[in-house]
Amino acid sequence: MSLRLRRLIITLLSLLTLLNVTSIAGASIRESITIAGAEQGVLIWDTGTVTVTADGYSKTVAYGQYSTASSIASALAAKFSQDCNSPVNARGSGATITFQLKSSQPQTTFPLIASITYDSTDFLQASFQVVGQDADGDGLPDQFETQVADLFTPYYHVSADEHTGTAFGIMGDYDHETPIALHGPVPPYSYYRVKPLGFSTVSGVEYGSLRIDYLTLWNLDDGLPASVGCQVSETIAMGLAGVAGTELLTVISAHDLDNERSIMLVTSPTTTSNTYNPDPSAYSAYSYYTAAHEETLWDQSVPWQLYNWPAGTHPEVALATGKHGTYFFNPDGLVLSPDWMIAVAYSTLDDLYWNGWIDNYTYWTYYFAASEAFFGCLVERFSDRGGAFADVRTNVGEPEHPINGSHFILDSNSGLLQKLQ
Ligand SMILES: [Ca+2]
Ligand SMILES: [Ca+2]
Repeated sequence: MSLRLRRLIITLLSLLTLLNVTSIAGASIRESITIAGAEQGVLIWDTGTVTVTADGYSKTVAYGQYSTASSIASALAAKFSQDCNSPVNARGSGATITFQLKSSQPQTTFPLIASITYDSTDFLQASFQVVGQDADGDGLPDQFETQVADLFTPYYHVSADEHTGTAFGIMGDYDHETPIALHGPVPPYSYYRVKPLGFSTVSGVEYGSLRIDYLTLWNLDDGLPASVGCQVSETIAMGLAGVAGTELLTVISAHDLDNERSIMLVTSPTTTSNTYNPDPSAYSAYSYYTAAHEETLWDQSVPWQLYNWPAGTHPEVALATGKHGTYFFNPDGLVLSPDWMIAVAYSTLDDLYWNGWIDNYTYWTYYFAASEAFFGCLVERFSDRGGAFADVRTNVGEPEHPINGSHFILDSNSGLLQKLQ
């Protein structure tokens, strides 16, 4: 977690404290799924199986002519409960099965996954469906995560100046980040993660909060334009500012992969104590974090206070040319060097001159070189071609349980894993 993001979360928790937060609790400890649908058929009846895997432990029930959603649910619940090796207890109530871990970790959630087979020769679809599965084991149903992420998903403006061959990467299901295909750069392509943050009580009302990470993963970072003139100017400017060449390389160099992101924090009053409101449209956003040049001297990441954006409000963001940092405004021409660096460079130059170590000609040569570096070379570029939503948005799950072919989020070498922790 970057320093700025950590500060953002600390600030938000401080705000909640000012608003009379009285408790912050952990995640819900029970997870449930519901069997939906009804047996199909007249002369031929659909037959198949429903398999539920809770915390990695599976049970299967067959269904046929006389099955109902409730009979399948109660049969599955019984199979789990009667198995002393099962890691979970299960209880059927109508068509719903509620699971709870047997272990002595009561605050731990677990993956809950279902699969169904059916008579695909005689029927177009299975008679039964399973609602509420939680494949990434964070306590939030998959469908809910998709809906709440869609309601706040960014409206991306990708710069028109992208290099040919630079595009969003479609990552392979490996534990290292490898693009197996390219997409774009337009329309944008996005991965996301919805993570439960916990509960807090403000003025007697309990709220459940979520963190939504929106990832834009590129195959390349093209660095900043590197004309010979800029290289000379930047070397002089960094020398005056006392900044090491290795630091300069973190902003100007091109490299494979480029993990960019923004983060939305959303909250909703709960309807049941210690349980996240299941209605995605009940959430409103109260903070947004845009990241650019993270973990470098040129960090332009910003936490934004949003003042209760209702569900369905989308941040409009720009992705800068080449380096793809995310901005909540048009970043074209944005000076990337921090104020202290610029001040030190000009101050050093003045010292050199007034101490008689450089002559007037050298002073002005260095002055123009530093100015070109700071205000002409080390600046963000962006050319608007209009905005769009990402046409593909994939839930990557959690680092503990990646889903949808997203084991690439475990890559710590590329820094992606750290960005999700
Ligand atoms: Ca989940
Ligand atoms: Ca999740």
